[in-house]
Amino acid sequence: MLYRALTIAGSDSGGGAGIQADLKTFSAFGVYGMSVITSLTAQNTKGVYGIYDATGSFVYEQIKVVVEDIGVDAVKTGMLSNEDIIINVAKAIRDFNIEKLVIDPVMVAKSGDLLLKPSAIEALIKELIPLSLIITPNINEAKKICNIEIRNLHDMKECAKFISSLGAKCVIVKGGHMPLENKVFDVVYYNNEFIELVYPYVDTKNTHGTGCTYSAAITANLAKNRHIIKSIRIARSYVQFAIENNLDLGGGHGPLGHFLTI
Ligand code: PXL
Repeated sequence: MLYRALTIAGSDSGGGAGIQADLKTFSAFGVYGMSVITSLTAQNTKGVYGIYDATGSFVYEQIKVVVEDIGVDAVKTGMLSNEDIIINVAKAIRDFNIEKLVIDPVMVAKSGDLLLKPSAIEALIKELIPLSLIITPNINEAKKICNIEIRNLHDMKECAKFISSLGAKCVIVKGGHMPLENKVFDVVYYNNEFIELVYPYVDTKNTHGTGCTYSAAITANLAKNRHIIKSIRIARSYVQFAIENNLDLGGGHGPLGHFLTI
């Protein structure tokens, strides 16, 4: 059986994050990958040097033509950059009845550069989150969506509950930016229950594209019709592998290693 996944995200010319990480991840799971590009970034492991956005209507057109011809089994969003793009992506998700939608609410790159205009956070909350099956904020993104401080697991859980009240069916607040006793805790909230995924913290600077890879791996597994929690568990363990398998490239935050090499 051939499964199809679509990423709607930005291009990272350095190949570590965004569309490039997503397509590598889809391939690692044997899923056919398609890409709708929202924005071009001039980027390497050290930073984002330029951003060139597509128009919202051109993003819509890219989605329309692939969905109508090839079809999609699951979709993820990454860098959406601005309100016009968010509104058009939300319209396409509704128009084409896409149910398996994973939102990675990308706001800031590892280098600190902004990938979503702060004024667009409202549109993300109102337009897109209610359409999502899963949303995967890191601690900083969760803070911005919830407007609260996050200092511990309890705060992560409160925030996950709040985001679920905005309409996401499943929320994963990722703890990679806040290791506790050398462990990373991801809090999953689904069907009024919490699950904690706990992994050893890997002390490396080569983590560029981790969030993209995680959400793409979930999307690939949903495309294969795996159960939502099973998809999340497989994806989390794949991310651990890819971080440990990192490629020490460039002078900044290097990329993950998406593939087994011989
Ligand atoms: O990791 C978030 C992200 C998403 N999309 C693009 C990026 C980055 C981080 O740098 O460049 C295009």
